[in-house]
Amino acid sequence: MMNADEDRVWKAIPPCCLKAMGPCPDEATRHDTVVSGWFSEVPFILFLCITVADKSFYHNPMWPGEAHSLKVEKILYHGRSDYQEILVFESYGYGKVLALDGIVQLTEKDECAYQEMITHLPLCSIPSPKNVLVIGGGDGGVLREISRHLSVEVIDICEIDQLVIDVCNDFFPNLSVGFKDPRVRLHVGDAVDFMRKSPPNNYDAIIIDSSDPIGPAQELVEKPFFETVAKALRPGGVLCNQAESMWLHTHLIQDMLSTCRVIFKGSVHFAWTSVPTYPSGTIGFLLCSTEGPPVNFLDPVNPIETQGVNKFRRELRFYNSEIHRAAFALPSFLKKELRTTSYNS
Ligand code: JA2
Repeated sequence: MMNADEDRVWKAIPPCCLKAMGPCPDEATRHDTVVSGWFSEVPFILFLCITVADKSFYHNPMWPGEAHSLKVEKILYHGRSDYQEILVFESYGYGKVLALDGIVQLTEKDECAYQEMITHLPLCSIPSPKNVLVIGGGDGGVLREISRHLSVEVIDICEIDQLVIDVCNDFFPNLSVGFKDPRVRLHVGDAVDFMRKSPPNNYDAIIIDSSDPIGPAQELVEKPFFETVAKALRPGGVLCNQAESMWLHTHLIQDMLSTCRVIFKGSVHFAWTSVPTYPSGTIGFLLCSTEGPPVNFLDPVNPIETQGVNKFRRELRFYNSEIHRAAFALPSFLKKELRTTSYNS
């Protein structure tokens, strides 16, 4: 029997989503987010909560009114960790896909754009990075990219969810290969705790490769967290943070920029790239440096082309020095909106 609240929720669910919850005849593609063989980015638990509060939000509150879909060939894994729901499926056009809480985190076809950009934008902007920290990144893709940098001596990674690491190890060997680098030190735990305990002036670069700021990654876009990050960086050290979509999250970007402008006394910039399977097909990055030797993110002083060839590393598929410079060119609408929050460099 349903109580009155549950009854209201069920009545508020549009028919297309009721269909998603119904029995699916094909065992291989059965999942709440898969309707008639298509995965849509609609995290179901969030969807229920939001439906009760406001019936106009039928999809993810991070991108209301839209839901990108991928054709599912076969569901390969479905499980729940203490933190999130984990789904891996084979898609029609993008290879294997990892979704957490119903949101696409990576696909085999376009992961190169995200992993290469979030890593090489910061690491190519400073000379000889040695100590690097990754927050999140349990898939291993950012580690794989950092390992191209021969100057690097230590790669710490703090990932909260051991199951993400294990599932990626089983299904995405081309990403989790990053964990095999002997310079990697894995810390499974909460990044907020990890940063609080981190010694000051320790890292040349910190890369925050997190999921969206709803759920386990919420605190990672808040001021106290950025303060601990700035403290853990050496003077003139750099942060690169996943910063969502300029088309969908201008306010979040404005907030992150103004927070970081207060905390990071060097430079603060927004850059972006194309990742077709993320909402709106683009993803942003926030690049910040601490006070100290000045960092000009717009012009790579440590170009990837000088990193030395290693036949055991796969070729770069996306990043190069031209695309590095281009990533900081902003559309006029964004320049204008960011200018109103004193972002002007
Ligand atoms: N997703 C991850 C991750 C590291 C570990 C597990 C999942 C991302 N980094 C980036 C996700 C971007 C999402 C855009 N909507």
